[in-house]
Amino acid sequence: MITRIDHIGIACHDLDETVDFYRRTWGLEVHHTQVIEEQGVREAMLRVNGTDDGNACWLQLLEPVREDCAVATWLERHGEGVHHIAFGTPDVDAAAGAAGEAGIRVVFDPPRTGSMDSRVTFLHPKDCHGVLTELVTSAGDLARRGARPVE
Ligand code: CMX
Ligand code: CO
Repeated sequence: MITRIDHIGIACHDLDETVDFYRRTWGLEVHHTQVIEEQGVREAMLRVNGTDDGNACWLQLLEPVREDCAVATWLERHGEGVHHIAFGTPDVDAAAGAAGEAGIRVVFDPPRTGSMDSRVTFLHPKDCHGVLTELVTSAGDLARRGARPVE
């Protein structure tokens, strides 16, 4: 079950410059920054609004920190822009399982730790009409369920 758009992932060459653009243009502030080593990215999470399911909707700005990662490859091919969308779900394992049963390739099985201690996986863009689709269970939802990001 999907209960919100959790975030839009935007690939950029220069994170600080891009953060500055969103601050100047829309007044959005950085809530959280982090290097996600496993994904090879430095991220900034800009909170847009709260959502009906008790979570929030974010912009996730992504700058690659090494050449051999998905965002670096994508930037090289396409340039800056929207890299993925992320749907929030209270149970990423169940949502990914259902997608897998429907014949959609699930990239991380089992899910991994994502931004802000969430639990995430991705669905292959070629099976989602060209959209790289992330599934996210937030740290708050994991805590409410008594689950951990990665068991
Ligand atoms: N959106 C849409 N299509 C995409 C895409 C994207 N973000 N990334 C790749 N593709 C398409 C390519 O255009 C290519 O299509 P063509 O064959 O028609 O040219 C095809 O998918 C294969 O592209 P590739 O560059 O060879 O990419 P890979 O197969 O090596 O990787 C994927 C694709 C989905 C497995 C990889 O991007 C991945 O593992 N993604 C999940 C991890 C990730 O994206 N991490 C960064 C975000 C971290 C976060 O959000 O926290
Ligand atoms: Co993301």
